[in-house]
Amino acid sequence: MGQPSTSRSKPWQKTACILCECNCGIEVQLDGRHLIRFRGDKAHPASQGYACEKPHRLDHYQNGPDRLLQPMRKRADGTHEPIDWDTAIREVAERLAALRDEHGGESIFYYGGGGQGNHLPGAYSVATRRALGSRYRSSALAQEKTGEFWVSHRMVGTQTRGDFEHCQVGMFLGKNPWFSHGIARARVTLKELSRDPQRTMIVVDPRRTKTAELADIHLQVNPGTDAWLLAAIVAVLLEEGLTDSAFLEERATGFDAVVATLGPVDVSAYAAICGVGEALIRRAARVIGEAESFASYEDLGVQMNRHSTLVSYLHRLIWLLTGNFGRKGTHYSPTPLQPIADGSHKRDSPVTGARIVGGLVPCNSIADEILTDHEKRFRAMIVEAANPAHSLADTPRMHEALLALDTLVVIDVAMTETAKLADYVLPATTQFEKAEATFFNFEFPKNYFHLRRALLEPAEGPLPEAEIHTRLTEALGALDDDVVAMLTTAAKEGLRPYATALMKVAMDPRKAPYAPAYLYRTLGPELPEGQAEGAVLLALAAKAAMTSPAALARAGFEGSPLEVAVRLFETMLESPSGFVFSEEPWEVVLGRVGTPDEKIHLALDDLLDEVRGLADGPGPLDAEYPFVLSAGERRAFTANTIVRDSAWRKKDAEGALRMSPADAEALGIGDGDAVRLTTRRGSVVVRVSVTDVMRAGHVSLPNGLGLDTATDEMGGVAPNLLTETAMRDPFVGTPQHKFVPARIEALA
Ligand SMILES: Nc1nc2c(c(=O)[nH]1)N[C@H]1C(S)=C(S)[C@@H](COP(=O)(O)OP(=O)(O)OC[C@H]3O[C@@H](n4cnc5c(=O)[nH]c(N)nc54)[C@H](O)[C@@H]3O)O[C@H]1N2
Ligand SMILES: Nc1nc2c(c(=O)[nH]1)N[C@H]1C(S)=C(S)[C@@H](COP(=O)(O)OP(=O)(O)OC[C@H]3O[C@@H](n4cnc5c(=O)[nH]c(N)nc54)[C@H](O)[C@@H]3O)O[C@H]1N2
Ligand code: SF4
Ligand SMILES: [Mo]
Repeated sequence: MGQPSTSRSKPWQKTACILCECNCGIEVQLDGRHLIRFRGDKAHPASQGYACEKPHRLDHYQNGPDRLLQPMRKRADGTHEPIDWDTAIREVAERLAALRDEHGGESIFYYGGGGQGNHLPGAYSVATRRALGSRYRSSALAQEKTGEFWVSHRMVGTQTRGDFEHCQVGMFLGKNPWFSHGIARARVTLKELSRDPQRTMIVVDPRRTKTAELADIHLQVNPGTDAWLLAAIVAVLLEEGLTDSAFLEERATGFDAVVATLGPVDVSAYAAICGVGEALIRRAARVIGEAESFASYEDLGVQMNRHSTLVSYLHRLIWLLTGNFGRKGTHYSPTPLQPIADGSHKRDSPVTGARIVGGLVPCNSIADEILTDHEKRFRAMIVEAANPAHSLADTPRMHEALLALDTLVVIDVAMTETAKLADYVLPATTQFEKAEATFFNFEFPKNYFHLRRALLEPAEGPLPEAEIHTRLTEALGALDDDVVAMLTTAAKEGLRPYATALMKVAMDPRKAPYAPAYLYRTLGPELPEGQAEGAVLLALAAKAAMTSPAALARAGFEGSPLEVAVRLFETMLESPSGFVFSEEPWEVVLGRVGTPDEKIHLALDDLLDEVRGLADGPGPLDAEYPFVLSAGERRAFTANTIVRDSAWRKKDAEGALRMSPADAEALGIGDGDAVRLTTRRGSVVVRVSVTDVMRAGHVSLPNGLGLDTATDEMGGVAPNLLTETAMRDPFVGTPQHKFVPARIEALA
C-alpha cells in the first residue's frame, strides 16, 4: 500500500471490479503500475458506490505471479520457449488452417471468450472462428446455466431474472449472495429484505450460510434433495389453491398436466426425504402463494447438483403458477445489449451426441469429444480467458484431452494450468491495460452498459485480444484490402460516415462476420486513447438500434437507426462510469413470452416424467463414501482462478474443508487438523475448519484454489481432482460438483 500523503494527491480513475459478474464500478488510485487504493464509484448506474472486500486486493491480479509477457511455443520436451509475435501469429494461423483444410473447420473448438469482467475477447474471436470455419464452442456457462436456459426457453421462450429490490418475498435457492453476489449491491439488498417486517426472505441451503442467517425461513435441505422439496412446495400450492388462476387461464397452457403429476405428491414423505419439516414447507408455500410479489434466484447449489435441470423446471413452476412474472418485484426478461446465450437446442455434439443448448457443448463432454477415436473429434482448441485444465470436472482426464489435441492455443494474461499444456500461448494485456466490458448486464426496468477505459499503459509484450484476433484473421487471408481502405477513409471523416460505410459491410454476408476485425483495424485507431478495443461495440450499438428502438428511445436515444447507433456508441465512449441505455415499462415483459404460441408452457413432458421418478426416493448413499462433498464453494476471498496469488486472501488462505462439529467429533479431529479426503476420482490431504454452519454428513471445499503457480506454497486443493465427468445432468450434462460422494479419514 502507498503512503497516504502521496495517495491523497493522486487522481481517482474509474474502472470496474472484475472479480464477479456484477462488475461494480470502482475508482482506483495508481502508484506507478500498482493499483493501491479503491472505492466504489457512486456514479455507476447499478452499483452506486457499492463494493465488497475483494476489489481492495485487485493489485494481486494486475501484478500477480505467472504474468505472461511474450508469446510462447511448446518444445518437444513439453517446456516452453519465447517467440516473437510474427512467428506466433504465422505458425498458429498455418497450423489451424492446415487442420481446417484436412479435417474441416468443425474440428477446431473454441472455449471461453471472457471471464467475470471481460467479454470483448469473445466478440473479436468471431472473426477468427469464421476464418477457420470453426463451428463448435463452449464456456463455463455450459457447466452451470444451460439447464436453466433450456427450461426457460421452453417454458417462456426467453431468459428471466428476479427483481429483489422490490419483491415482497425473495428466495435464494442454492445461492449465497452474501459472498457470491450476483445481484447489484447484494448485501444492501439482502439486509433491506431481511430487516423489513413486511417482507420475507427464504433461503434454501443445507448450510447455515451468512445469507441463511438473514432469512426469515431457512429451508435447510439435505444436500441433493431440492427436487423433492420443490415438488412438495408445488404440491402444497396446488392443494391449498395458492395458484393464480386468472393469470394462468389467460397466459398459460399445461396446467392440467401439472396437476395430474404434482397434485398426488406425498408432501409428508417428500418432506422426510429432503429433511425439512412438513409444517415449514407448507409455511414457505403459503408465504410464496400469498405474496404480493415474489422473486427467486437459483444458482450453483442446485445447478451443479442432482436433478439440476429438473430443479430449474420445478423452480420456474413455483413462480409461474403463482403469477409472479411481468410485475414489479417479480421476474422479468431483460433487454441485453448482447444476449449471452439463448436456451435453444438446435443440434448435438459431433462425437458423443450430447445436447448442445445455447450453442454451448456441455463441458462434461469435452474430454470425450477429443479423446474418442472418431472422425469428427475435436483436433484443435482455442482457449481464451478461461482455465479449463483447472475449472472442468476430472482434471487429470481434462489434461489428457488437452495434450491429445493436435494444436492447443491459449490466450491469457497468465501462465495458467491450461496455458502450461498449450502448443502456443498468446499473452493478453490485462483488463486494466485495455478497454473492457462485460455483457452480464441484466437490470430492469433500466439497463446499463459500462465500457471501461485502460487505466495503465499496456505492459511491453502482450497485446489486446482485439489485436490478436485481427492479426490472426489477417494472417488467414480473410480481410479484404479494399474494405479496409474504404473503412479507413470513412473513419477519418467521422463516426456517421463510418457507420454508413459499415452498413455496406454488414449487408454482405461474406464480409459481415469479419466486422469485429474490420472495426478494430479501421475505427480503433481513431478512438480516444485507451478505448480502441471498444470499436466492436459500434456493431452492437447498430444491432440494438434496429432491435430495441423503443427501449433505447425511453433512455433518450431517439432518431433514425443510424443516428441512434452513433449516439449510443458515442455515449459508451463518453461514460467512464457506465450509463443507462434502455428503459422499459413492466408491461413489456409478458409481451416477450417467446414460445411459438406466445403462451407460458407449464407442462414439459420429459421433465414431468422425471417428477414421477421422484416417488422412488433418492436411493441410499454409497456406503464406501458416506459424506457429500460440495466441491467449489464461494467464499470471501475466492474469485474462480482470476487471482492466482494465494496471498490475496486475507483469511482462509489454504481454503479449509468445512465440516460439522458432530462429524469432527466422530472422526476424532479438531479445528485445523489435516484429513485425507477421497472420492471415486481422487484423494487429497486438506486442513479442516470445524463449524456449526455445516450439517452432519456434508463437507465443503472452496472453488478456484490449488493453482500451480510460480510462488504458491499454500494454495489449497484443486477441487476438480476430486470430480468426475460422468456425474452429470441427464439432460444438459452439467456437473454435480455440489454432490460428490466422499470419504474422510483422520491422519495419524
Ligand atoms: N466470492 C466469490 N464470488 C463469486 C465467485 C467466486 O469465485 N467467489 N464466482 C462467481 C461465479 S462464476 C458464480 S457461478 C457464482 C456462484 O454463486 P453461488 O451459487 O451462490 O455459489 P456457491 O457458493 O458455489 O453455491 C451456493 C450455495 O449452494 C449451497 N449448496 C450446496 N449443496 C446444496 C444443495 O444440495 N441444495 C441447495 N439448495 N444448496 C446447496 C452451498 O452450501 C452454497 O452456500 O458466484 C460468483 N461470485
Ligand atoms: N469443482 C468445481 N469446479 C468449478 C466450479 C465449482 O463450483 N466447482 N465453478 C465453475 C464456475 S461456475 C465457473 S464460472 C468456472 C470458471 O472457470 P473458467 O471459466 O475456466 O475461468 P476462470 O477461472 O474465471 O479463469 C479466467 C481466466 O481468464 C484469465 N484472464 C484474466 N483476465 C484476462 C484478460 O484480460 N484476457 C485474457 N485473455 N484472459 C484473462 C485468467 O488468468 C484465467 O486464466 O469454474 C467452474 N469450475
Ligand atoms: S460484488 Fe463482485 S464486482 Fe462488486 S466489488 Fe464485489 S467482487 Fe467486485
Ligand atoms: Mo460461474
